[in-house]
Amino acid sequence: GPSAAANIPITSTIVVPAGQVYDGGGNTIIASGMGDGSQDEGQKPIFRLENGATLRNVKIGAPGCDGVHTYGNATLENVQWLDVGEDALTMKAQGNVTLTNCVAKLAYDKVVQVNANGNLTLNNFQVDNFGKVVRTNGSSQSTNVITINGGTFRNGTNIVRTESVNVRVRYRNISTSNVSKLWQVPNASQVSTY
Ligand code: DGU
Ligand code: CA
Ligand code: CA
Ligand code: CA
Repeated sequence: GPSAAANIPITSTIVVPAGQVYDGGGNTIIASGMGDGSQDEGQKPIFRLENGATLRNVKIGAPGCDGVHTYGNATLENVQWLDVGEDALTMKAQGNVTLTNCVAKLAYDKVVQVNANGNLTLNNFQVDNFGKVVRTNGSSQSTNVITINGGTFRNGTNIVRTESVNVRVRYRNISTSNVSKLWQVPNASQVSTY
């Protein structure tokens, strides 16, 4: 039968080339020498997803370092951040990024950091203990459609925080508890159900 899940030690970023799939088989990645999972900037990512890459069935253990970086389109399925580090996922280049059935826990501040234009879709994301689930970069006026389809968000400050007037947020079927202000956006008209 299938092997038991294991811990996989790494000392450098796992690069998933363009169009390729990394299936973690339920194993847990444990980084060393790549950052301590604190709020220090400059930690290394655990995964770098090139354009069109897919990441699935993997747990990212502590230290979470700088999580997953995406460069273009990316698909993540059943990725579990057990203890988010500086942040969990960063959109580093324009593209469409979709997370389905992912879990993120213990994010001191941000979970998904959006540093590029593009669409972010969160299907059934389960997040517990966070500052912001989605944060666009500083005062950047990036253009993003953020779609939140299902999901559970517990114990945090904002689901989306943006300073950009070019962001649209669409959501449905979400469950929240102990979230201070769901949408921290320049204008409430940027947020709608669908
Ligand atoms: O605004 O750019 O938190 O990618 C200041 C910085 C900051 C980034 C971001 C990230 O937003 O470091 O981790
Ligand atoms: Ca940061
Ligand atoms: Ca953490
Ligand atoms: Ca970061």
